[in-house]
Amino acid sequence: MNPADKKRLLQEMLFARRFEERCYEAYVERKIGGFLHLYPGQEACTHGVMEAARPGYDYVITGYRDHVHAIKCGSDPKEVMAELYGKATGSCKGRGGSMHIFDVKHRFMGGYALVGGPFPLAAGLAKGIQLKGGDEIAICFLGDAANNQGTFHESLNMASVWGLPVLYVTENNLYGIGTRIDRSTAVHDQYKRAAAYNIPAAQADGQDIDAVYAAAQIAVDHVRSGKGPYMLELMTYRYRGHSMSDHTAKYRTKEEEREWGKRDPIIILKDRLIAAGELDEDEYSRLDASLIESIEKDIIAFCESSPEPDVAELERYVLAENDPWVRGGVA
Ligand SMILES: Cc1ncc(C[n+]2csc(CCOP(=O)(O)OP(=O)(O)O)c2C)c(N)n1
Ligand SMILES: [Mg+2]
Repeated sequence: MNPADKKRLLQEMLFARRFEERCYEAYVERKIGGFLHLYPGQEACTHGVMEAARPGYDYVITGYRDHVHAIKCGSDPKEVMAELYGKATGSCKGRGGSMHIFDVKHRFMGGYALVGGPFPLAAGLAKGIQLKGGDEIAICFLGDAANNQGTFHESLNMASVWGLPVLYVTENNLYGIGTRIDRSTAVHDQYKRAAAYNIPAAQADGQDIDAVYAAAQIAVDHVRSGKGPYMLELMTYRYRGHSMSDHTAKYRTKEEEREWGKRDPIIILKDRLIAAGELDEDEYSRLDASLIESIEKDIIAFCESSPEPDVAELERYVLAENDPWVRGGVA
């Protein structure tokens, strides 16, 4: 990665952080309802992996902590935020909400609430690629606790047997809601579980974008070159509670939070760029201020002025057969 790419990544990750913090505020203001799972702390995982892949070309699928993944694939942040607002201009026209962002145009295949649900869907996407003969890959981002679902084992087994072009990325933030990994999971290093299915795997520091990018390059090259699936485990930490209903995160010690706070992926990259003479504190502060302002002016203003979904169209887009377009243009 050259310095210009690193600066762009810093900007993207800082934008992701400010975007998520603004979601938090909008939720507190009751502009956003339902479930909301935020991503601060884990930004280098998505950005490092997708930097090694091809956003908008490779198929990406994930769980409910999905806004930043969609944006990195190319989704318009205005449409992502509008979806959280439940507005007609949202990615799913206000039908999905935070956990169900979907943007087929950018090959972002969702956004799923069911823990472990995307594992087999990713294998299916990869099977489709294999049948069509393209060089796209499918990338499935999920949490550490999701790996305890049966779907993890079923999907990795079939992906291995069929040699599917799928990369399974575990964002290991050490917790599944309030349960620490050592209380729920026999094998703490998740990448070791891939050996049971004869899938090569690696573990990397998910707070360091350079480390994620280096590991992801090997992983993506492996999958794209037709060698079959790969699993990448990224060690990371979420800086907020599991969701908006988890304010206090009492299951973690303040000391642990402080230690991981010192390894903020954005600050690590910022400091590295400053040390290399590519950035200074003033430029960083200006960038930060401009991102906060643009979120307010471009994104929040768009959401506020967007219409609510039309009640008369309540059932439209929910099931494919209800959509006249799917029925062949019959209104
Ligand atoms: C099938 C299913 N079981 C249980 C839940 C409740 N649930 C929501 S999130 C979660 C923990 C998942 O943790 P992890 O996979 O580590 O992801 P993280 O939230 O840490 O990103 C659970 C058990 C669910 N959504 N779906
Ligand atoms: Mg987790």
